[in-house]
Amino acid sequence: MLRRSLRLVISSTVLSLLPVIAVVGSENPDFELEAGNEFYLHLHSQLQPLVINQIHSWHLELSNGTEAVQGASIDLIGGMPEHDHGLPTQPKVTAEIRPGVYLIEGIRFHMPGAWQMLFSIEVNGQTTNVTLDFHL
Ligand SMILES: [Cu+2]
Repeated sequence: MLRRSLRLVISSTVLSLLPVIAVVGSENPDFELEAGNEFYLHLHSQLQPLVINQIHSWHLELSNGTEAVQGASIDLIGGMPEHDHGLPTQPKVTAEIRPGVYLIEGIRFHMPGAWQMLFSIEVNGQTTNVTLDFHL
Protein backbone atom coordinates (compact mmCIF):
# COMPACT_ATOMS: atom_id res chain seq x y z
CA MET A 1 0.00 0.00 0.00
CA LEU A 2 1.54 3.22 -0.98
CA ARG A 3 0.75 6.20 1.01
CA ARG A 4 1.83 9.21 -0.75
CA SER A 5 3.62 11.66 1.37
CA LEU A 6 4.01 14.75 -0.56
CA ARG A 7 7.04 16.56 0.58
CA LEU A 8 8.19 18.88 -2.01
CA VAL A 9 11.61 20.09 -2.57
CA ILE A 10 11.50 22.01 -5.72
CA SER A 11 14.35 23.64 -7.43
CA SER A 12 14.83 25.19 -10.77
CA THR A 13 17.92 25.13 -12.82
CA VAL A 14 18.20 27.36 -15.76
CA LEU A 15 20.94 26.39 -18.09
CA SER A 16 20.68 29.15 -20.56
CA LEU A 17 20.61 32.78 -19.63
CA LEU A 18 17.99 32.99 -17.03
CA PRO A 19 18.58 33.18 -13.34
CA VAL A 20 17.73 30.23 -11.21
CA ILE A 21 14.76 30.19 -8.99
CA ALA A 22 12.41 27.92 -7.22
CA VAL A 23 9.91 26.78 -4.79
CA VAL A 24 6.33 26.53 -3.99
CA GLY A 25 4.45 23.42 -3.08
CA SER A 26 0.87 22.45 -2.73
CA GLU A 27 -0.95 19.74 -0.90
CA ASN A 28 -2.31 17.57 -3.66
CA PRO A 29 -0.41 16.07 -6.58
CA ASP A 30 -0.05 19.47 -8.07
CA PHE A 31 3.28 21.15 -8.29
CA GLU A 32 4.10 24.77 -8.81
CA LEU A 33 7.42 25.78 -10.22
CA GLU A 34 8.90 29.09 -11.08
CA ALA A 35 11.81 29.62 -13.40
CA GLY A 36 13.61 32.89 -13.31
CA ASN A 37 10.50 35.05 -13.14
CA GLU A 38 10.06 34.04 -16.71
CA PHE A 39 7.95 30.94 -16.52
CA TYR A 40 5.48 29.55 -14.10
CA LEU A 41 4.63 25.89 -14.30
CA HIS A 42 1.64 24.25 -12.79
CA LEU A 43 1.86 20.48 -13.00
CA HIS A 44 -1.32 18.59 -12.46
CA SER A 45 -1.34 14.80 -12.29
CA GLN A 46 -4.36 13.16 -13.83
CA LEU A 47 -3.81 10.33 -11.40
CA GLN A 48 -4.86 11.32 -7.92
CA PRO A 49 -3.56 10.27 -5.58
CA LEU A 50 -0.29 9.77 -7.30
CA VAL A 51 0.73 6.15 -6.86
CA ILE A 52 3.36 3.86 -8.26
CA ASN A 53 2.97 1.47 -11.18
CA GLN A 54 0.13 3.20 -12.94
CA ILE A 55 0.68 4.80 -16.24
CA HIS A 56 -0.94 8.19 -16.37
CA SER A 57 -0.79 11.72 -17.70
CA TRP A 58 0.03 15.11 -16.36
CA HIS A 59 -1.06 18.52 -17.49
CA LEU A 60 1.61 21.15 -17.61
CA GLU A 61 0.26 24.65 -17.52
CA LEU A 62 2.81 27.16 -18.66
CA SER A 63 2.47 30.87 -18.14
CA ASN A 64 4.67 33.92 -17.93
CA GLY A 65 2.84 35.21 -14.93
CA THR A 66 0.20 37.06 -16.83
CA GLU A 67 -0.67 34.90 -19.79
CA ALA A 68 -0.45 31.41 -21.17
CA VAL A 69 2.71 30.54 -23.04
CA GLN A 70 1.67 28.83 -26.23
CA GLY A 71 3.68 26.90 -28.75
CA ALA A 72 6.45 25.87 -26.36
CA SER A 73 8.50 22.83 -27.17
CA ILE A 74 8.82 20.77 -24.03
CA ASP A 75 10.93 17.70 -23.33
CA LEU A 76 11.20 15.88 -20.08
CA ILE A 77 13.17 13.17 -18.45
CA GLY A 78 12.80 11.71 -15.02
CA GLY A 79 14.45 9.37 -12.63
CA MET A 80 15.68 8.65 -9.16
CA PRO A 81 19.06 10.28 -8.64
CA GLU A 82 19.72 8.28 -5.48
CA HIS A 83 19.24 5.02 -7.37
CA ASP A 84 20.87 6.19 -10.53
CA HIS A 85 18.06 5.11 -12.82
CA GLY A 86 15.53 6.80 -15.00
CA LEU A 87 11.84 6.40 -15.47
CA PRO A 88 10.61 3.04 -16.73
CA THR A 89 8.77 4.88 -19.49
CA GLN A 90 9.58 7.75 -21.78
CA PRO A 91 6.90 10.33 -21.18
CA LYS A 92 6.28 12.88 -23.85
CA VAL A 93 4.35 16.03 -24.41
CA THR A 94 1.84 14.91 -27.01
CA ALA A 95 -0.42 17.93 -27.38
CA GLU A 96 -1.20 21.43 -26.33
CA ILE A 97 -4.73 20.75 -25.26
CA ARG A 98 -5.61 24.33 -24.41
CA PRO A 99 -3.58 27.47 -24.88
CA GLY A 100 -0.54 27.01 -22.67
CA VAL A 101 -1.69 23.65 -21.32
CA TYR A 102 0.45 20.74 -22.43
CA LEU A 103 -0.46 17.10 -22.11
CA ILE A 104 2.30 14.81 -20.89
CA GLU A 105 1.52 11.17 -21.51
CA GLY A 106 3.20 7.98 -20.44
CA ILE A 107 4.31 8.78 -16.92
CA ARG A 108 4.85 5.85 -14.59
CA PHE A 109 6.75 5.73 -11.34
CA HIS A 110 7.75 2.22 -10.43
CA MET A 111 9.01 2.61 -6.90
CA PRO A 112 8.55 4.81 -3.88
CA GLY A 113 11.24 7.28 -3.03
CA ALA A 114 12.79 10.46 -4.26
CA TRP A 115 12.00 11.27 -7.86
CA GLN A 116 13.20 14.02 -10.07
CA MET A 117 11.74 15.36 -13.28
CA LEU A 118 13.65 17.66 -15.55
CA PHE A 119 11.68 19.79 -17.94
CA SER A 120 13.33 21.48 -20.84
CA ILE A 121 11.17 24.25 -22.19
CA GLU A 122 11.99 25.95 -25.43
CA VAL A 123 10.26 29.15 -26.33
CA ASN A 124 11.45 31.43 -29.12
CA GLY A 125 14.77 29.66 -29.36
CA GLN A 126 15.55 29.98 -25.66
CA THR A 127 15.69 26.90 -23.52
CA THR A 128 14.90 26.91 -19.85
CA ASN A 129 15.40 23.86 -17.69
CA VAL A 130 13.30 23.34 -14.62
CA THR A 131 13.75 20.56 -12.11
CA LEU A 132 11.00 19.09 -10.00
CA ASP A 133 11.97 17.02 -6.98
CA PHE A 134 9.37 15.13 -5.04
CA HIS A 135 8.80 12.05 -2.95
CA LEU A 136 6.44 9.24 -3.69
CU1 LIG B 1 14.65 3.73 -7.72
